[in-house]
Amino acid sequence: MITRLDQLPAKEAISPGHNACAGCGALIAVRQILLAAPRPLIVVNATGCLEVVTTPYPYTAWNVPWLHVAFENAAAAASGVEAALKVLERKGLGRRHNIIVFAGDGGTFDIGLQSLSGALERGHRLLFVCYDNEAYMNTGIQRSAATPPGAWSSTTPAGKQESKKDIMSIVIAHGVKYAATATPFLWKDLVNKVAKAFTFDGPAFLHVYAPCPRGWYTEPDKTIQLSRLAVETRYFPLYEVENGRYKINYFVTRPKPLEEFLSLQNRYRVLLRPENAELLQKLKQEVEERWKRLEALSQQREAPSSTHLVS
Ligand SMILES: Cc1ncc(C[n+]2csc(CCOP(=O)(O)OP(=O)(O)O)c2C)c(N)n1
Repeated sequence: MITRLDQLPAKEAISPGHNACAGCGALIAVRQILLAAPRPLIVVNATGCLEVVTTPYPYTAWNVPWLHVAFENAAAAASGVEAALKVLERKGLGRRHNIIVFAGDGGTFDIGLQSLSGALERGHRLLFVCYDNEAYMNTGIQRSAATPPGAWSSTTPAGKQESKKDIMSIVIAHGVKYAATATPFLWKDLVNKVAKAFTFDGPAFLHVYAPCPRGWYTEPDKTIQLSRLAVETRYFPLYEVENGRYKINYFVTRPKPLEEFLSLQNRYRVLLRPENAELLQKLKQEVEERWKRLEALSQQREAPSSTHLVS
């Protein structure tokens, strides 16, 4: 269990001088993840902000082997890397590596979902990390299936009407042995989840909440405060699912008002107008229902019987 910074096992794998915006939640989380990920390590990166800001040709900010693939097939490419290294090791010609896939919410919830599903179903030993900034940021803040109700995006100027896709439940339904949520505000929780993910001989999934100053119209120095408020309003609960058993890692008994979190983000400007009270109510209801469902699941003693476990 890591409790102090000097216990982090690895060296920096991403160097200063990348082109991320000031206060980019994704880069803060990625740095934390890479400090905790056991070596040897290979990173597979879907198209998106993370890839673009770390690799302006001919430069790279990566200090570990890194593979960029298309938006839709990062998990498939990572599966190939994992399978190839497994064979090489068996033949005495190489060594298995730990593999991390990084993809944004667009590359996970939407266009990368089929290849993620395939990798989970085949049981490849890899950690898939979705850094969720709740829109397609790299191409100009278009809505994704992760964009919450009421949020402004360039394709939902009046506020998105639909709900956020429940990616964790989709992943868990594949029977993965380990899936968890995390956010850079609680770095110890995040790094310990990364270390734990690699103790399973199969696929693991980490859903990381990553505030985006550019896309959310927030101040760069508010990123950690926002990731904290997301947890403390119950908007983004921190939990893990190990062998089908749910556990809440940060129990929020008295949630802060959701408005406290929303009002710091200019993307909710329209939602907070009186005429949109109904949409705000929808978002609040979803937050509460998610929490209640999670509480109920975490109180179950047995793993749900429908869950099969991939080994
Ligand atoms: C098949 C395909 N469609 C569209 C694009 C254009 N594109 C590049 S990055 C991107 C958005 C990525 O969004 P997300 O995965 O959420 O990551 P973020 O940019 O927010 O980091 C899009 C639509 C592409 N590269 N390939």
